[in-house]
Amino acid sequence: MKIEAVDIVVTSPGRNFVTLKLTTTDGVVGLGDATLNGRELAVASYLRDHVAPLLVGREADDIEDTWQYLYRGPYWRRGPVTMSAIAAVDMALWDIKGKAAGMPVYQLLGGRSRRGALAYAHTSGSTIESLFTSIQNHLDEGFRAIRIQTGVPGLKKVYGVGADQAKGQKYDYEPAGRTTIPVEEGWDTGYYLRHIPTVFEAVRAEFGPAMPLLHDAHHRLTPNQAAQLGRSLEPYDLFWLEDVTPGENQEGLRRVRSQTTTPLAIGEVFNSVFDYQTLITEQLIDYVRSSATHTGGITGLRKIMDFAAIYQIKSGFHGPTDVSPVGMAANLHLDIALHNFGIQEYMPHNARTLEVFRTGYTFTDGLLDPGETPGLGVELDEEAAAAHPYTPAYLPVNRLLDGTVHDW
Ligand code: CS2
Ligand code: MG
Repeated sequence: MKIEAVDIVVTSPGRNFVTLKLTTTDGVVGLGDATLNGRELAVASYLRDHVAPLLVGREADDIEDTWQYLYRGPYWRRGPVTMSAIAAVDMALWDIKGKAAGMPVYQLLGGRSRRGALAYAHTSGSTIESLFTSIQNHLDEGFRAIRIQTGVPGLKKVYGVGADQAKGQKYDYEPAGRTTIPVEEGWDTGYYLRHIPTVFEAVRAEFGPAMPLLHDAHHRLTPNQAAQLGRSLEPYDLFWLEDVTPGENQEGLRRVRSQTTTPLAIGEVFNSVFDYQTLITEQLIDYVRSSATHTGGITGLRKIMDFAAIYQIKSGFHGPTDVSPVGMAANLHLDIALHNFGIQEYMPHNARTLEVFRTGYTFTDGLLDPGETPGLGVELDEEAAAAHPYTPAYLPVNRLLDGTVHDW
């Protein structure tokens, strides 16, 4: 079964997505997610101009060989653009292999290791009261694990805090502004470090000691500040504290780890196992945050997770709305098959997105499941996709209150 056609579909039903579509000589179609928030066209070009010509005529069944060919062949390797492009090809080939075999991809990865994948919801509020409403909304929807993000007194905008939700209203937050120049946000770490412990004290008092609570520090702290935050949150028994410090300085996590027992999750901006090597071998983290979309697909992320399993580190795959439904499905097939599964981030896509991508995965009683459809289980409506042309959109740039550029 040879690859006969390669199509790149860029669509924007509320936000930008890049999808790779491979068609074989037998007419089997495979889809892959190539979405990189704010750099979508770079990945689309990498696929169109540098990968597509190499794929036509290749054996669709040879997934590992194609992965290695695209990883080692270009000489220049790794990085988010390259690994997102490889991810899309990889996912599409697993989709094709599953369809040809008449099996959901998780069956090709070793079958089920669990009934379903525990999901966590995004909740937020500009105040404690509005946060409580957001939390209750998601408990009412069946979520059993909750990520908490709140406004910080003195700061106008904070990561993860969208408009306050009324009762029954869904969380909605798209940080990439549809502008040709990124918007800028202001930040003060002191305001933040003083405020966050009070939030978790209030949440634990209202919702009890047992509910799994997560929080995303979004790369903004020094290792020592991260250690301070981790220690100040220990009384509130978090499931994890995410991206406490920019993880490219992997050794920085030694300081954090030596000072606090709060579990740590890092890696949504990573794209290869080498980004994790010290973090994993020294057990400096508890969860791997990558998504299949940014780490070379199912093949790339599986390599990372099998390495992490040796060190008792679990998965916590990235699942915001800038991972497309195809990328979410790829995560879910790994979630079901892997032994060292931890939790799955789940920010449901909006109705417009789901008109373009028809998904087969389900969310029931707090658990996600990829479903039994052969392949990844997602179909792309190209006519609907064409109705939503690409619009430039960029993630914010963060600055300290004195104007110094900071991590967003
Ligand atoms: C966030 C992401 O979901 C998360 O944990 O860190 O939503 C991140 O802000 C976006 O993926 C950026 O595009
Ligand atoms: Mg995050």
